[in-house]
Amino acid sequence: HSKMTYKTMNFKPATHEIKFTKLFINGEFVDSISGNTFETINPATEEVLTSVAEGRKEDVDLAVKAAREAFDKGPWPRMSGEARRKIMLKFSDLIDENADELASLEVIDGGRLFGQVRYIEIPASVETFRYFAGAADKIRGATLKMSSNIQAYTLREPIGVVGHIIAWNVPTYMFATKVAPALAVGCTMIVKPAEQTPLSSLFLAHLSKLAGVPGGVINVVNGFGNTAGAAVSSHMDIDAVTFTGSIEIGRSIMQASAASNLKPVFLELGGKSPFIVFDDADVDKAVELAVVGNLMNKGEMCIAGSRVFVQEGIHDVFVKKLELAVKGWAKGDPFDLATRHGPQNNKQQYTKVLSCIENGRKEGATLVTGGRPFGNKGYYIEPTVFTNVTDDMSIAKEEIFGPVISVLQFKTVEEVIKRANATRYGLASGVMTKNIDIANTVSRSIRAGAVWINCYIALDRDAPHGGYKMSGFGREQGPEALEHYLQLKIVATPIYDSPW
Ligand code: TXE
Repeated sequence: HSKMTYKTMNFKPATHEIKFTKLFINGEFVDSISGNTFETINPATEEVLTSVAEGRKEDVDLAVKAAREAFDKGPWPRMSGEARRKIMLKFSDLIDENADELASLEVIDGGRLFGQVRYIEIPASVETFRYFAGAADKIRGATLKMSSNIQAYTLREPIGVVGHIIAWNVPTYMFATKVAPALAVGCTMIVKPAEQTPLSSLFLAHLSKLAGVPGGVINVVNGFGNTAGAAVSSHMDIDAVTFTGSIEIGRSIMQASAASNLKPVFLELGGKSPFIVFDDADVDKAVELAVVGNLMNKGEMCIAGSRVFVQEGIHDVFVKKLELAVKGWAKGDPFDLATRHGPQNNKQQYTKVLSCIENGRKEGATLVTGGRPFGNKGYYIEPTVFTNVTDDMSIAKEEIFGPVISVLQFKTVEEVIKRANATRYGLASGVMTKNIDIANTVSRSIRAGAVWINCYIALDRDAPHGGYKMSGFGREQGPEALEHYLQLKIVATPIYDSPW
């Protein structure tokens, strides 16, 4: 459905007005205590878009105070599930109604494609809010008949004040997957957007206020990781932290929790997912999915199928078709719906991807296409394909997070399972085959949070998403996501005269 809309709509926003650049604390947009600001850059032009307020520890303290007050005394955790649902549905509608403006912000702040954000990511985010709005009045426990004439019941209570530290690759969707379930159960929260992409979170905070989310329930503190982010993860009065980002920072967030109040931490740390193409697969479909699974969002996707394992019988024809498809991946104006490729999100990322490509070359992989920056301005890198990639090469081991496809050849099912699992990551995987037995064997054998058979990136609001191994732990989306934001209490009482 979204694909149809994507092709038939032709919207071109006239202006990209940036309305919100401060911190959002206790329902108001405020300057940072220090008065400091930092610049956010348009990665397509390398021009400064605007300056936003820079929050630090003292601003996080203020936001936590507001969130604590809203949790301990405010209406949000105390109101009925229906009342929370109603406000969340209003919030969902407002995101939907303001999708053009929100998508425009993502384009200029994150180097995103308008069509992708407007017609895929925002509808998915709206549906995520609606899904969890529907959960708000369905939180309940169990009744237990304990031995020795004691009956008991469990209570599910909101965990309290939550800190969400988010990344820059899909900021609106990340805001939705983290904020919606926490809101549904009655938590209050501090969102720390990535310093590269603060604008969408601020706009969403504004919409939450219009929807009637009370002050202090959602706070947004822009700022850098080692100041604002670290203040969230080490805060003594934040009850849980969720994080999406790198393994290195995920580790430091756990350490901060361990060194402070032992708050539970939920981490989504990216991947190096295998996309496995067997000889009997529909080769055109496999090529299409390998391209989308690696080049969509300029490859800045935690679930990128960045190790493309192709069985020997189909390998050469696959590579030929892949080369053609990648060469046809359209570059151009990010607001043009025909465009498929945009700039990398930020300079650090641009430099990292180019150095990964350089390493691939040095280590002896064959560069089939791409491999260079392009354009006079902006962080643009050509969509790139390497073949003859071996398991020991850095491009087969490290998450590149850019438009780079690595093709590895294999012979047998057993071999590819072993090689696919030889990674510290375990986020997603894809299997292309018409053979149900192979599909079943591979699905059970892959150590990853998702296996997509004859499809890829099958994300959904009802499908729990998360990692095995060093891709992290915890699940976003689905009823499982609610668990992170709920406490479990057992209440027991004796029964003296029960007939049963
Ligand atoms: O991530 P960071 P970076 C991977 C991807 C990418 C690499 C580096 O491979 O190339 O990570 O990206 C906040 N305490 N992913 O450096 O630093 C930071 O402000 C608390 C995968 O941009 O992990 C931002 O909000 N917070 C990925 C967030 O952490 C801290 C998405 C992510 O930044 C902090 C992004 C600290 N000490 C990158 N330091 C995915 N899983 O999808 C930084 N932050």
